[in-house]
Amino acid sequence: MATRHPGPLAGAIARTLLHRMGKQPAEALPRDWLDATILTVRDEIVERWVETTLATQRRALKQVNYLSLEFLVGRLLSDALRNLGRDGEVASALAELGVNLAEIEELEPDAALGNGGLGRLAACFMDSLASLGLPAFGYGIRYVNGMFRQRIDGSGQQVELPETWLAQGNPWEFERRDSVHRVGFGGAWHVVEDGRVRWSPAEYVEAIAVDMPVVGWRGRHVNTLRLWTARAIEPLRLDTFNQGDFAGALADQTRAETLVRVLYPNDSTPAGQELRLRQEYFFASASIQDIVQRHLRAHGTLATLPDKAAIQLNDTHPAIGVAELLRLLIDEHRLPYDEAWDITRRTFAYTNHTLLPEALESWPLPLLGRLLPRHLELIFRINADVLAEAQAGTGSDTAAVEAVSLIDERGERRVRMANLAFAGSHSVNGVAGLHTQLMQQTVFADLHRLYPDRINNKTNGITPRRWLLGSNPGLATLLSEAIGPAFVDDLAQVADIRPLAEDAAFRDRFAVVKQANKAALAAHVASLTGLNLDPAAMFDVQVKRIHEYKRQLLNILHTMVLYERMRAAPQLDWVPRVKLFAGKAASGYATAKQIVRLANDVARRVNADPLIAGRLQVAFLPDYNVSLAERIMPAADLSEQISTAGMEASGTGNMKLALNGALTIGTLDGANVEMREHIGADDMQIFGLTAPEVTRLRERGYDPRESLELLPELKAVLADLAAGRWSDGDQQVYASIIESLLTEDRYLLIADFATYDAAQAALDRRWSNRQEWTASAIRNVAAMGWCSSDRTIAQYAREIWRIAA
Ligand code: 26Q
Repeated sequence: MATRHPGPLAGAIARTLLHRMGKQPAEALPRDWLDATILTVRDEIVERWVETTLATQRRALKQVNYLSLEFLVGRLLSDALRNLGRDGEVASALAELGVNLAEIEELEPDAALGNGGLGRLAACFMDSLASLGLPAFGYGIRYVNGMFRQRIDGSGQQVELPETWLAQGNPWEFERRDSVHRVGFGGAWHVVEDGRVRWSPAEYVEAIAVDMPVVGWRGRHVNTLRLWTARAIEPLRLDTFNQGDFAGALADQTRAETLVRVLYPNDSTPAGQELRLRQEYFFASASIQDIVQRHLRAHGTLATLPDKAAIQLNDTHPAIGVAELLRLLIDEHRLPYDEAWDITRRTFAYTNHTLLPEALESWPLPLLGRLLPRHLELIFRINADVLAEAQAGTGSDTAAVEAVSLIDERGERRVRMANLAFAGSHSVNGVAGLHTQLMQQTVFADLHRLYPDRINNKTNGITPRRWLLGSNPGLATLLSEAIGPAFVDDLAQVADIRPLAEDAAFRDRFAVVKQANKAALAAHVASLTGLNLDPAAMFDVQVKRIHEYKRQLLNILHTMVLYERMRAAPQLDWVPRVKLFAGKAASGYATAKQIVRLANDVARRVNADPLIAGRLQVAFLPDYNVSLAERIMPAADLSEQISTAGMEASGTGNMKLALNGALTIGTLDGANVEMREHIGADDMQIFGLTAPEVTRLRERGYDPRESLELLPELKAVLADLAAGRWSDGDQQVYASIIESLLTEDRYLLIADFATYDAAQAALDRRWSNRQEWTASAIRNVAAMGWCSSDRTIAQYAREIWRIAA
């Protein structure tokens, strides 16, 4: 109910509604209240933003530039309010106006400018950079349609729909018409006077900066997320238009808009290839030009660039930026090659996120040469030095020289972006300890021998603001009551709750919080899918992009086996489980889509079977995104982190789930390895082949059919699946999945099935002693201090960027 005398904040929100949106409270829709609230809060943020920017300039501080094709930030209002410490106040002000803050927060669309882990990491890093008070710009693309929205159709299949997050405008953004850069494509380069090179592109587009503020914890520091949008130099050709060729008149603008239309998922079709390269160059060039311009304005000379700017490459997607900076320094700023290369290498650092050969980017040489002829020339120049160094170092080992080359000469010649990023950086980091070791031993072994000091490890982390305070206020309050509020500023201090695992009263309160979170998720799932989950069951979750190496299929097949066991012995006292899956499959990745379909087929059959009612439920939650993750993490009892050892670079969902009090069932892969060191082996359920065992098994030769003979239950389930008994008689749908399991089993599901099954059985036994389970969950939370992205960013700052954190 509106009161007669609204307080100052309520008055400010009502005035914003009137002045900025032209609406009276009586006619305002909930979405109008959301926008009015954001715009009101934004005023305060902008003031701090300006202060931060001025202070950085005044103190001539070194700045971090984080270049990423993905920023999976999610909703921003609740995060901003919490970081500013204004959530309570704004909730009360809105209540005076008859508006419920929590309800309007739900109306904010997710900024889904990312696929998965790499994009969410960029968002967590932005939060930590601002929270640690480090001056930073995040650079990316303002995709109009971002990551697709996932729907599951009547037959259980994924359908991709365009994400229209900007349909109702974005109150967080500021278009900067004064930060505009021209980006060229194609054409040719020529030598002009005194040996200088000039590139004359055949076409140009304009990149326009759109800025969003990133508020750090306690609101002390505000950084910038600068996303590029594209515009044609001449958006409308009036003469063409007047001749009646309307499409022709707008063709340039359409081409420019295509650049920023969608985010390409991994494993996309070849059709998207050229566009993807254009996107990468568009965004890298605009960002590098911007960094150079800002540096020159502040410091006058490019000689000091490496002292005042660090450029971190989030994977190789922006790696063409290495050649772009070199080009600007040489062609535009007339520096000699050696000096330009030295500046470049001291400025860039590269983070690798995958060892999978199919995810390592390389571009056909003809394509790169056609779009970016001058850059290709510079890549050859860089390569000449790298090859000479390699030859000097290794002598006649041609395999080693070929491996470090920026050009892959096997078959169609391609430019290896990882080698370009490696050569052009002073630091190359992995995202977990094991991943870093494997980088040194496998994909980058020869580059590592050549530049032995370059590869280093920075294990990923997650922001506790979003993944504890925001997603799990019940747990945050409980922790605060038990150990005081210091952990909110320094997550390492959650370690103080570890002794309370022994305290029965604390365990009960911890269990009550978990139960409430499960009930809340169950209510959400009911509204989403109509399925009523049993909140007393163990919530067993696997939420992440759908990929064969992540082995959702192992979990699904195990669920099928479990179902058959329950049907065969319904009289037994089974531990009730709710199996939750969520994740998107890349649109061009047929097998991943089959896995989505199978999860839905299994869900349909299991949930409809009265014989196992109350023991097993399966749900595939559509459209996994940051907001859905925020509901799932706090409600999970068990976290499935079951990738084939050696294949998951780090994982960050593993950390989010443990921080929210889930136990992990996992392989010794990615950051699971370090989590075990912090949590202790007794409070995780580790199973399966280790990375060296995987390598040895493959070398020895592995026959999945032979291993399957020892697994009669799995064999029977696969036979049923092949016979169409999980797909309404359709024997074709899963034929290729089964075939590839039986003939190759590249991800070693069958090899790991028995130990996975044993680990699940051990978890059932643990669950039966709920006091001990809860104690273990508490010790998991207590060990997660190290997983804060504040820790990770402090390490980047000290060891890569060389700035004080
Ligand atoms: C490559 C070539 C062409 C087109 C697209 C791509 C492409 C796009 C996205 C390749 C990879 C990605 C995304 C990778 C990713 O999200 N990796 C995850 O990064 C996390 C953060 O470091 C890790 O925790 C995960 O282990 C890793 O899978």
